[in-house]
Amino acid sequence: MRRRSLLVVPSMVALLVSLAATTAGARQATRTSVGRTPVPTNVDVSQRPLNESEESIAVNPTNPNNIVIVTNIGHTEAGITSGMFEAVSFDGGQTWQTSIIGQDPDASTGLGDTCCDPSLSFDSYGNLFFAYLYETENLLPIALSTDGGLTFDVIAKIATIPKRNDTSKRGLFRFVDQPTITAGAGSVWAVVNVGGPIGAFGAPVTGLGQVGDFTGEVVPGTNNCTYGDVAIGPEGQVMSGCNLTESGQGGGKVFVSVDPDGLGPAGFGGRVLVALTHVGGFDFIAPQPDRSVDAEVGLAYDRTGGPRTGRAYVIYTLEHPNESDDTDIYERHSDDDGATWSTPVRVNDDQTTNSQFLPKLSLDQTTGNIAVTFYDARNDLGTGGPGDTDGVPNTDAQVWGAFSTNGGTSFGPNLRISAGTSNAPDSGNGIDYGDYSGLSFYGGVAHPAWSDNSNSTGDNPDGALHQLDIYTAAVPVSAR
Ligand SMILES: [Ca+2]
Ligand SMILES: [Ca+2]
Ligand SMILES: [Ca+2]
Ligand SMILES: [Ca+2]
Repeated sequence: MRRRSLLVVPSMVALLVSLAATTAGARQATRTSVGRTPVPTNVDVSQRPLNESEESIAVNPTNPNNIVIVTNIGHTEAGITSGMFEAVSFDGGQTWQTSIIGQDPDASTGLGDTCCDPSLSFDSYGNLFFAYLYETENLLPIALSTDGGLTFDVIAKIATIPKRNDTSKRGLFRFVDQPTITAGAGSVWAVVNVGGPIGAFGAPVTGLGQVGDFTGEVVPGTNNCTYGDVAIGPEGQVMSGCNLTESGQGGGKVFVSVDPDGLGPAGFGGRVLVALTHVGGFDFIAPQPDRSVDAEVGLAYDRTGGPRTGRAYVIYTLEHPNESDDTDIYERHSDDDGATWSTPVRVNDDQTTNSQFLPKLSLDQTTGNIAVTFYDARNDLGTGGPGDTDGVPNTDAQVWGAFSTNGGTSFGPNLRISAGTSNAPDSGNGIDYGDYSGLSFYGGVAHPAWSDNSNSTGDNPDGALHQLDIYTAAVPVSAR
């Protein structure tokens, strides 16, 4: 959320809502039929007045019924100065224990004065890593939960990074933005923009609660390259990706860099250009008109041990032509640790010139299949009907997704995931749906998390086309 100076629409009423351990009942969404594939049951996770947006979700591989979501809440409109919303499920996402975490002072969680930008990742030991930003301190906190997200301990507060030209000296973060954390292959890595370049920080992991010290590197060639992602390969190699955003609306280049031995002595190598996107750092499109979007590069590595082990995947948003608002989602893959990439594969299969945006990629480490989800304005032709709330084309969004079961060579038919249609400006959120959405794909089921003000489930306390709630669904790969 810190992506740039934030315009927050003040609320008429400063409202504090106690949400301690309430259980959000699973409401049954209307099962609407789109083509042959029914829309999956949607669940309103937050059911909270005011806006929740910019969410992260993770599924626990040691208990796939354990799912955790953390999202931003609107501080100004809520009359509070810090905190985020957390939801924990132990029944596969049907019911959720919800709370506000990280309110300062907050002795109950110890997370500090949390601002925003949550990123979650479970590893195969059941460790849940949580990276986020503080309201006031210019550093990167990393928290760990060993009980499925019920409680956290802050295990690192990273504020400095070795200087590239003299690694005996350390530089302070100048400005920290949009961390992403991932875990696997006996390690955990976080990337974050530290005020110019991307910093990458890794630590060894040997078991539940067994995490070593973090060490850091500057990723070379990443000045002004941000809103990144990070993936860990089967040998512990680490791929960092980012969007070079020299301008707001034009430009846009996706780069990746690889550290071939991860926590070993080698550093990140030179950057590789993956794609020109025409999507700048603040590219305004009709369905996300207040916040704008970036290309939202996403990365994944196959660590399954199967035939495509070591394959890396990248997704990004392409606007074509530039400033047309016709954005599409593309995927490429690499079998040489990012040195070369396949030809691009378009993920969205609509025939419109409308916007698809804020894509998220997740690889199911039990199969090697990949899922991609995104906001999608394809059904908003400005002619009314269920995809159009305002008679204006390309202003309203649903959530759609697709699976690839052949290593990213092609994607199956796109699936509509959100039962309803949302309109970002109607939320008054200032950052529209946020800067990203959530997705975790494990055991054959994709679990997206998104910001939604359709009230398709009937239990958003703000009603339809007002403030956003966080929605989720369970989408089996068999639905494709
Ligand atoms: Ca553009
Ligand atoms: Ca499009
Ligand atoms: Ca519309
Ligand atoms: Ca809400």
